[in-house]
Amino acid sequence: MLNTPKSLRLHIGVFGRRNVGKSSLVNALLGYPLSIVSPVAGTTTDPVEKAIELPPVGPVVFVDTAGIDDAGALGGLRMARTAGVLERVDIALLVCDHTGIGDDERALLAQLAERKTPVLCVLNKSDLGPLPDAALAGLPGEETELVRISALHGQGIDAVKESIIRLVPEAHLQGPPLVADLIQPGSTLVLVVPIDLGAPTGRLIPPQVQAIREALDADAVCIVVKERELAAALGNLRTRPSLVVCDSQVVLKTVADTPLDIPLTTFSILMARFKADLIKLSAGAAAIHRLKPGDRVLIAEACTHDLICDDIGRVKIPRWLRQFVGGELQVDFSTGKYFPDEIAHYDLIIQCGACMVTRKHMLSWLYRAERQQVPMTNYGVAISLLQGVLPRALQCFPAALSAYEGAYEAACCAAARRPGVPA
Ligand SMILES: Nc1nc2c(ncn2[C@@H]2O[C@H](COP(=O)(O)OP(=O)(O)OP(=O)(O)O)[C@@H](O)[C@H]2O)c(=O)[nH]1
Ligand SMILES: [Mg+2]
Repeated sequence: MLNTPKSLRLHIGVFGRRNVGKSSLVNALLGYPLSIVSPVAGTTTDPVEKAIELPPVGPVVFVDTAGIDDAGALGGLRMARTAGVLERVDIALLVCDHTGIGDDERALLAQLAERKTPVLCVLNKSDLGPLPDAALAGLPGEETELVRISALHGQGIDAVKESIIRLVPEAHLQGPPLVADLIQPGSTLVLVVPIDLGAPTGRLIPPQVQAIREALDADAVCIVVKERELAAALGNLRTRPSLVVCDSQVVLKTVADTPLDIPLTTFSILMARFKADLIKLSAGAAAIHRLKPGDRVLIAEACTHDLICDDIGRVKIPRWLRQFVGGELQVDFSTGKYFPDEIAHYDLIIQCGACMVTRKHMLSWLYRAERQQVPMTNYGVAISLLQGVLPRALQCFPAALSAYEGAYEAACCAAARRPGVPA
């Protein structure tokens, strides 16, 4: 982190009128008092910069600035400096307080819109009472993210971090490819795609199409078969394929038909890596070993229309979980891009493959789960675990495998300490 040149770091500017709590917010985000905070308007004069690591975004620089409403001759010079910061930041946090949005904020929002700089509106001092809707008039569109916080009491700071993740330009959160780095030019990639009632008519689903495209781009050979034809297809190959990727639903049969020396994984595990963080989602899956009857599980589906996800998430995973646990579980569902704010009461969250949401969304949800200390995994990782083949399906991802194994040992120790379970 320390080696990342400042120019390559994501710059996040904190703007607003004097005294609204810009420096208080920066200090709360950093976790220590970098900037001077005082009730005297105009405390921050020159921009104050601090480089930190902001997981999962990575290295960022926060820039605290002088108030945009600074008056007098010196104030003009300060505002010129703030305007300079405005030109070079990748993301802007516009802080306002209980007095709401005024001309100063509207002028700043217009400048940011002109530069196409993503903005997060932070309504500070929420401890002083709710802000009337009229005080927010002038906020551009429904798309503008808005977070209510109290920097003084440290409330809402995690929500600010989470929103920052969603505002980060996509290029900054680029993850690994779906499969391209696991295959070599000239090698063979075998995809196992079941065509059952749940499969959409006449087409393949996005991860399957993407895998084929990546194989072609990598100058590899791609063979697509249904699970029934896999053994014959492997038998016909003269050279060992680089990788077999199957739909999670046929992982048991695919494992049975694939010789151990051929790496194997599932589309959904590839999606966990591509769209979020396979290491964290693998560690999160270990919480399944700790589940007991009566525990609460949230199944989060990112889209509302995919029949396959529906069947897996609504029916199969809850059934397999209950069988695994040996009793009833309280299973809740969330659908669409809505992911509940309050999740601390869940013992586990299982997210769908997330074909339809961005990596930013997934990372922000994962971050929310982490902050509320709820283990989170995804459909594919959970299914492979419930079918007893997760270590095989993670074989080509050693870091994820050891994260799972470490968390599994911890989960088993915790389960052994449960009342009624002999040590
Ligand atoms: N009640 C309340 N007071 C706050 C909150 N955040 C900051 N303050 C107070 O507001 C005053 C101004 O805070 P600063 O963080 O210095 O504000 P600033 O926007 O950096 O101000 P300038 O640097 O002068 O532009 C201080 O007295 C803070 O203690 C909050 O959430 N609630
Ligand atoms: Mg300040």
